[in-house]
Amino acid sequence: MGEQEILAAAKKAILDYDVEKAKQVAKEGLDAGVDPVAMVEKGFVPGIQEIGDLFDCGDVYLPELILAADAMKAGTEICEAAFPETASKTKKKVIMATVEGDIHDIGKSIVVSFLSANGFDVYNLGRDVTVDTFVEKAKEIQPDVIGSSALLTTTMGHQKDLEEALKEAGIRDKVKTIVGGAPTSQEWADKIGADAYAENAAEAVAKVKKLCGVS
Ligand code: B1M
Repeated sequence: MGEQEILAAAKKAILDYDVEKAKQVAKEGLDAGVDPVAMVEKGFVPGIQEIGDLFDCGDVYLPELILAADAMKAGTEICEAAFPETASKTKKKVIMATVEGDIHDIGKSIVVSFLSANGFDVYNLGRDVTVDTFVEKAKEIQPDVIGSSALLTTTMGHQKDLEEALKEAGIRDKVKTIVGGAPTSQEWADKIGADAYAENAAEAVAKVKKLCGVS
């Protein structure tokens, strides 16, 4: 299969809710020399986005959404493991997690992989992470940047709570913050006082580099 066929097959594996196919396409793509980043961004992501749209319209239901997410995770994890690494470490520490009440972690995991591949020491706290845990870990790890991901309009408010909690803990001026996730925006970041917003993983790397003064 050529690159375009691999990308189309990756998208189709998500639309077919096919975990095994997603793994197979990812492996075949890597063997054929297809860029793993392109496979995620131009193959798997358009697939899950289409499923999201179908879910929004009521054309697919939660069980299908879960199956599609499983296929997405299976395919992207294989690609993420093959993301090209930068030669040098930045020595900068980043805490990253999805906020409380939110179990969406596919996009956050891609951001984590991009940051790791670009030399950042990433502490991935996982998903459904409380503001208290963010603060506790920040005190322990003393990161340069704290990133929070929110995919639901009902959970993005925790990004604002985090800003307040960091202030209350007396550490807000010692760390930079970045927010991301589909319902968030630069306007939202400005409103809650976050230092940055990123629309996607590549932009997250650029913004975190800027926050850390790394070129
Ligand atoms: Co959910 N879900 N979901 N879901 N789900 C959405 C978000 C939704 C938009 C679908 C829809 O209706 N069209 C909708 C939210 C509506 C809203 O809030 N307005 C929704 C809903 C309603 C729900 C449930 C409530 C459904 C229900 O139970 N009735 C439920 C909530 C569960 C919970 O969290 N408490 C739910 C559950 C699920 C699954 C578990 C089935 C699954 C998640 C599995 C998982 O993540 N492990 C799922 C999925 C897969 C989706 C969609 C279809 C896809 C999300 C995704 O993975 N996108 C999503 C629809 C959509 O987004 N179009 C949807 C691909 C990923 C690469 O993109 O996550 O945006 P994304 O990440 C990007 C950028 O946003 C950015 O970079 C990433 C890479 O480019 N980014 C950052 C993300 N975090 C960042 C952090 C940064 C910087 C950049 O710095 C810190």
